[in-house]
Amino acid sequence: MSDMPVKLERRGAMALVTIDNPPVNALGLGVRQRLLELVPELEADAAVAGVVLTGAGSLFVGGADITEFDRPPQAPHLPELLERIERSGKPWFAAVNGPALGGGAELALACHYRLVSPKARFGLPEINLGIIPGAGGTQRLPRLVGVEAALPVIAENAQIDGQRAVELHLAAELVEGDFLAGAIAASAKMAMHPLPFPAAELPIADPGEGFWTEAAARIRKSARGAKAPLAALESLRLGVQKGAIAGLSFERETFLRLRASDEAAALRYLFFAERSASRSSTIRGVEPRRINVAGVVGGGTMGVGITAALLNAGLTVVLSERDAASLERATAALQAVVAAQARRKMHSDEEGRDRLARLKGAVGLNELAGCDLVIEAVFEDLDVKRDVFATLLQVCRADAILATNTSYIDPRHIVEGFGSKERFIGLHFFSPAQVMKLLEIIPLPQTAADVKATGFDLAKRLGKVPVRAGICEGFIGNRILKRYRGEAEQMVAEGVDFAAIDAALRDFGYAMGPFEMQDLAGLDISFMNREAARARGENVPETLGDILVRAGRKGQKTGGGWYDYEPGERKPQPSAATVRLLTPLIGAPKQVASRKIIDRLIKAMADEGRKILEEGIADSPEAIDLVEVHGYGFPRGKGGPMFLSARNAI
Ligand code: T1G
Repeated sequence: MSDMPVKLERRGAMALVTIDNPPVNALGLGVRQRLLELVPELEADAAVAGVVLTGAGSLFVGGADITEFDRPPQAPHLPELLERIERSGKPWFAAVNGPALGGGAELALACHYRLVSPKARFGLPEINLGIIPGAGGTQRLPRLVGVEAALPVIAENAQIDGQRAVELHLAAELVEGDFLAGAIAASAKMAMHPLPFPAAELPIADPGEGFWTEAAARIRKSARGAKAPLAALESLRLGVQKGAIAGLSFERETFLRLRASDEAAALRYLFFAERSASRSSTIRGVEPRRINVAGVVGGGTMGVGITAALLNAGLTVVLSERDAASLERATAALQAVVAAQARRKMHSDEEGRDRLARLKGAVGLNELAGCDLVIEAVFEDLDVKRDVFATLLQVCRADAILATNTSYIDPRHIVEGFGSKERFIGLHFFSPAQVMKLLEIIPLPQTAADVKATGFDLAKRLGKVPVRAGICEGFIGNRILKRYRGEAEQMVAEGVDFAAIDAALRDFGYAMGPFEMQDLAGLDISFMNREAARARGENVPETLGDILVRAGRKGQKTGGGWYDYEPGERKPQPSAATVRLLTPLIGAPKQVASRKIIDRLIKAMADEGRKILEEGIADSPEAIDLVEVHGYGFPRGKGGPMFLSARNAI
């Protein structure tokens, strides 16, 4: 907290109050205390016609101070400050110079008027933190813009930009040019008018039962078990049907209850972990290289996804395939990805065409000569990968970064005997690479610091969460996955029904359990890894999964793995064939409570995580949890195996 988080200046008859509390002008204790002092002070100052409130820098206010949430709330509380501003005898004008989020939006809503810059936007992202707005957002916003416009902001992460705010009469004026000067001038004019009705006391129309029923169904579906979105809807509805006073107290009580919840603690933990992820100590102060043109070798599922991610981030991409037919297939797959993104309104058709215009297809590797970075995404075979890099070393510029997307092979083996190892790095994307947010960054011992820094910078440009991983089999994510699956299979061997294990993990919050996941990904991937290890003479015991693969059951792609699948269907069906194959190998059927199944698997993940930390393969427990949440579908509302283990919640 800066020593003077709230600055007061006079601008003619107007008082200018600036919240200056880097990095995001959060409404921490000091800010609340100073603002609460200022309301009566300026009210009593006869020379002051009104108060213009704004934020220093590019933000209005980033919200309440989330770092305070692990402690009991301290007075003055935000609701009483906002209520005091709303009751002020002098008009308060929120000069919204940029994002007004959470408590920041609520502060602007409690002011008598809002003036917006073109960069302004109003958001109530509290549900992302497992809470609901706690200072009037669910009551004042609908009374200012109507229930229909307010609901998506309150419960569905939508935001209202400056232009829209004027259209909705949320803001009195959009001020272009010198925003602050314009806002002060406009406020001075409006300060003469009688004070408007406090937002919390404005009448509100109930959109009717149909609206609420449809909204609840839509939000329940998108919330996928998270509690806050439905609680936000309920607060909005209660305020509409029982009045603002009842609404405000319900909102506050619900906010405080959720704030103290495990889910909110987990989401806060991830909020800060995600923000510190891009600041790995290994790259602090190192300038990344500028990457404008990237090359991708291999147009398979990973190659296409990586290319789409790069195009989405504005880069020019040269996609190389070994022959024209393969290139044609890859290009068609990319066009389908871009078309699907446009259908999902991720971008416009025009922006889609712009992406594809930055794509250059190539047969062979020669056309990668001009690339700043080349990412190899070919078949997971050591010799194939070495051949590619041997050629890239001849074809590419000496300062080009060469990256491998291997998910299992030791990158040191890939570059063994090659020169200029300082330019090599592992960039492990997750499928589908244009969607999955995780990027495991695997430096080699010789990798140059600016090459590492470029990996982290690239992750930021792609909107991904970067995690440095050391070199071991499976790096962080696949190593824990192996342990997780091994433990799950061990339970099956002990007689626990694999469908019960899947059901327990779905209840816990995963989209699917370990056996459904294997059927989707294909049982043969890990089977081939084990077979390769056995061929190298390693003692790798036969697994139940191996039995299924040897019987031709590789998962959905063969119509059956652990479960059976109707042709063209993805719904798992119980399988008599699997029972026949495995019953002789597993113990007598036994019932185990879901809680026990979940605890055992999460404990195994956390245990493997601790070993990974001891070996220096990961930099922190947070890094491991980010891998699990952003790469392996660990439910966000649970924080991660290391988080749960640290809280003795398992
Ligand atoms: N409180 C404390 N620290 C915060 C913070 C906050 N609200 N928001 C960001 N930070 C820190 C962040 O950890 C990082 O720290 C630095 O600021 C820069 O963040 C009563 C209860 C505002 C759009 O959910 O969405 O109000 O890592 O890297 O990309 O109803 O931060 O540098 O040490 O993200 O420019 C609701 C959360 C709170 C918004 C800026 N508000 N913040 O993005 O920077 S709950 C939010 C953001 C609430 C009321 C309720 C973004 C941003 P460090 P950054 P950015």
